[in-house]
Amino acid sequence: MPIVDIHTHIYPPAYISLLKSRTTVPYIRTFPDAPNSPRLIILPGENDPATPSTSRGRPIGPEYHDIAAKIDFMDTHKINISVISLANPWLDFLPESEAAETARRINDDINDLCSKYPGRLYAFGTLPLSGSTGEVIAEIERLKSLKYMRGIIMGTSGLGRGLDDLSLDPIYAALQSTCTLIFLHPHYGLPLSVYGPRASEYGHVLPLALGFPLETTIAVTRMLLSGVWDRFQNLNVLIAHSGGTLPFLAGRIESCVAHDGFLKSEGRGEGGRRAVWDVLKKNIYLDAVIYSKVGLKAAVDASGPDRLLFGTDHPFFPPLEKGAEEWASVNTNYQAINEAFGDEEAAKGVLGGNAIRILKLNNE
Ligand code: 5CU
Repeated sequence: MPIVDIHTHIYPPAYISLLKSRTTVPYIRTFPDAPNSPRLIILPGENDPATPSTSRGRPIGPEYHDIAAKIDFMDTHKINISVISLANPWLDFLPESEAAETARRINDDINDLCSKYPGRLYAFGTLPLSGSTGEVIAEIERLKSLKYMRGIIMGTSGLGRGLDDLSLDPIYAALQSTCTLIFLHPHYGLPLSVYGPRASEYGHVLPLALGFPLETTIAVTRMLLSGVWDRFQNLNVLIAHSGGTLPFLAGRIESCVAHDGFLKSEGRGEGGRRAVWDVLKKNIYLDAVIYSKVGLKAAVDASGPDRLLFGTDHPFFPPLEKGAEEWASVNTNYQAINEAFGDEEAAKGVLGGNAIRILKLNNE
């Protein structure tokens, strides 16, 4: 059974040029004290002038934009197929007038990259979410004509007001009617104040380990509470990082709904909408990028082994040791799958079979 990586990013050349042309986050730049080491600065707060320039953002090398480097990485880690996606913050920051044209260019670029390695690369496209609704829907429909596209990747901000925004309904309707899978991925984390005044002493740990998964969990819970999955019962979402903390917190979410007098008075309490457990089993897929058997078990218990899909998060989390061939971040996920499933049939599904079936990767 082939191994398929469904969580693997790229910044294609056109996007790299865009980031290099900018002077505010997100951008790529060098600093006077390290003129030969460009840094990728994308996350909120990463641009703090109090942070030394050599620890702002992260160093950026070919692994972020060179498709040959992606294939080398796949070969080193025995990955047969990758479903590549533009990395955060996608096109969220573009002015309305540039969004649609940029989305078309980036999606065409990524589709072309896939065509260079037939059978090895597929992709999730990106949407011009700062453009008009008509432009977003047109791109959803156009993506269906691009041979290697298997869904779209998007963040939790939607049109700027989150994923419970009713203005998203026509877009959810288009995604549902075209059977387009959403790969939902965090970027914004939590308000910087929750990390406390000593946050700069802790590197990227708090925003990445906790901010990312909680951002996703809150976004999906808002979708649930606002009835997105009641209005769009066939909308499919692949949630990054094994669902944030959704599998672990699903019971607590349901209990809080059941005990909420306000929701009850409005007829939106228990029984007034689909339960999170039902959505987890019918509409949600989870990646296996959680780095431990404990997290994987929660994901499988919540959604089932046939809805869990291997990923690496390449090119993020590279080894810190210079010259290391294999990435510990990848091997930790392989090991977690092995510990959770051993040789069971389920392991084959998680490593590749589920992705091939769900994303139809065998009809080249
Ligand atoms: O290390 C990081 O900042 C990231 C990121 O921005 N996006 C991602 O997918 N993984 C890690």
